[in-house]
Amino acid sequence: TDIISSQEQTVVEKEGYLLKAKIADGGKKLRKNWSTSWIVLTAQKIEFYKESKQPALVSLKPGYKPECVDLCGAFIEWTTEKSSRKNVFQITTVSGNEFLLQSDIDFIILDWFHAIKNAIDRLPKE
Ligand code: I3P
Repeated sequence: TDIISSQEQTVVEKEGYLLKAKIADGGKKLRKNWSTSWIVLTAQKIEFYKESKQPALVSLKPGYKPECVDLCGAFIEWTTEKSSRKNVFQITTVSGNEFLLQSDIDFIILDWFHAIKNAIDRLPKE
């Protein structure tokens, strides 16, 4: 029932740096490797970039694809078991990709959690 306009799909709702670790790909466990990532949230997806300048440059680089997370049917939850770090939440996609996101700064990670949760809740479940 919820139809998201093409304009809405490209509007950046939130962006900024967080620590990111991808821990599963298509259900297959990966070795955890934390790295700083520039995170761009739109209505239906999250994109991970290495640097904040990249979104503007992407159109100039036909070969470059940021890692993209489809939020349709995705699941978000806080976790204290998957990391020794504080302020960690996990996003699990329908395709079985799992990402941990973290910030030491409480309000930053809380803002991100709620922004992503709101996006997921607005989307159809599949
Ligand atoms: C991992 C690395 C991660 C750590 C992880 C280690 O070692 O130290 O930072 O996760 O712990 O296995 P390596 O670099 O040798 O792969 P956290 O920082 O999130 O605790 P884990 O195995 O308990 O996930």
